[in-house]
Amino acid sequence: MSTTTMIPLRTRPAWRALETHYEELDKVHLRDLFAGDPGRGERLTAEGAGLYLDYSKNRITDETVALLLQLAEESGLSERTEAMFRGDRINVSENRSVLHVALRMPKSESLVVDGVDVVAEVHGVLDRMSALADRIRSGEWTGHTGKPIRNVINIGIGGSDLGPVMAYEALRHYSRRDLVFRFVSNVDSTDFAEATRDLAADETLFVISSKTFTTLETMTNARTAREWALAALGDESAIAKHFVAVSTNAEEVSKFGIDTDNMFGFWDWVGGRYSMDSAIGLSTMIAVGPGAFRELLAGFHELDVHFRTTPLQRNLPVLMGLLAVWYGDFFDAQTVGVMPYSQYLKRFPAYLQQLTMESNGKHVTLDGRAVDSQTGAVYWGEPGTNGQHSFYQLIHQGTKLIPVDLIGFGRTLNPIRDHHDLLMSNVFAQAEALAFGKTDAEVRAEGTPEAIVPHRVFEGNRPSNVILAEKLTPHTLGALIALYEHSVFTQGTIWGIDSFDQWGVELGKVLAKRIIPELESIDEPDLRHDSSTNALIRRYRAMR
Ligand code: G6Q
Repeated sequence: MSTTTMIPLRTRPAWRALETHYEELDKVHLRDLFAGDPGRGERLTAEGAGLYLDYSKNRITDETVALLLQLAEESGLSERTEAMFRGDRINVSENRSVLHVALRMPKSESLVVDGVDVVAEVHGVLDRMSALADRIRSGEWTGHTGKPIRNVINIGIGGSDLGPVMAYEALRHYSRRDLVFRFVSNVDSTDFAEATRDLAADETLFVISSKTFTTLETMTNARTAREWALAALGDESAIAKHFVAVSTNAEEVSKFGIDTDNMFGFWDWVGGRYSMDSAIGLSTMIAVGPGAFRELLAGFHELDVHFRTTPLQRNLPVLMGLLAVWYGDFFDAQTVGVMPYSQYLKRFPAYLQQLTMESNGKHVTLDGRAVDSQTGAVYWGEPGTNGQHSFYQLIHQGTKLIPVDLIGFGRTLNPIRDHHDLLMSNVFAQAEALAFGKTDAEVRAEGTPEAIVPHRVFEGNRPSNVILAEKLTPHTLGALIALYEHSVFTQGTIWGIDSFDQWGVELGKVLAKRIIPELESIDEPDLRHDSSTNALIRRYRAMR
């Protein structure tokens, strides 16, 4: 770790300069910034890996950008980026390398970590996954009764679910429409029941996706799936044909009864929320085919190379990460809205919630001291234009500052009449309305009664990024995901936190394990929680 990252954030020279700069800029309106600078809308843009970023409608000047870039340098961003790509153990609290970038390196490259070429290992697994995907897609892989597989159900949760669901929805256009894909994550039995109620067990393949193969929800659902399959197929030997596993834990996989020949591995240097491009993407690969899956990886890789090699001032994820720091720490913005203008990306905000919030929701720095800044914002969103008819009101006229990312595509995958122009006109109109608003003079000039004028004024000065790509393809999706991954990394580096651990999810799990026997015991349990938890448990037992 570079020593510069250890200098407390608030004492870094660029941070001090940004504090003074913010005081001046807070009073400046985007209308004035644009009026005084005709080249702004073309200058404050950047391009890479097929993505175009217009960040001109942010509350920044060239000086802001220069200071933020200086902050990135003083925070050791370039050094830490190299450390990640080299395989250093930058996840300090778990003493692990962070190498999701190796998952998408081409076969021709090599990256040796602790004496092992991880790229060769990655491609070994990818080849095995491709062989399985091809066998299922061709109908060669048959179930217990000799019928081909028609239904694929991924059982996993968190990082072993959100990526696969998001990618399946995003790439539906490229997927095999004669196969059914479902995703079971919740330990609520409803999830399993609804996913399987209309499926025939002899045509169904379960992909049990769990890095640890010990996660309560996933193992509970996997055992239920086993019983469901056995009830229909009647014979233990059926399991081998209807269950495959994705995991790092071969021992638990074989204890469960899945042949390790049907297990696809990954490594402890892949964090759950960074794993959709590892074997965790097996369901994605079955859906879209090995070729399209490799295009997805190529998109990730192109953005990785962009992140690693492009000067910071033209580096998309660096710019986006710095803007998130700017709003969170200086404007006290609490959230970032991500609005994809694509129905295929309807699960993208949910995916990003985990990526961003599990990564950067931290309260101590890498060396264990309390942070002296804000850390991760709340990320959320819905596809446009739907969100416009629901919560955009608050973004336009509420009292909170909410920076938004608006994502759009040049061409639709479903050209029907003029739908796509209507959709995209809304991307541009929203960014315009947020930035420039509508003054009281403009409202009055429309003949609005005086009493109503204040209600109809749009203050504007609301920041947005517009991200454009030509078309939603596997390649574009990979680049888009890597864009946010590295933006998260940039933010975490500025704050000096560990973006790759997730200790915050532990406590609730431990407490739930203690409560399970209290709910299930026949005798009245001796409850020793606080008075509220005791009363809730008693009430549940009475209702049960
Ligand atoms: C992600 C988290 C978490 C994890 C799930 C599932 O970064 O670690 O969301 O992915 O808890 O874990 P398993 O894959 O081990 O079942």
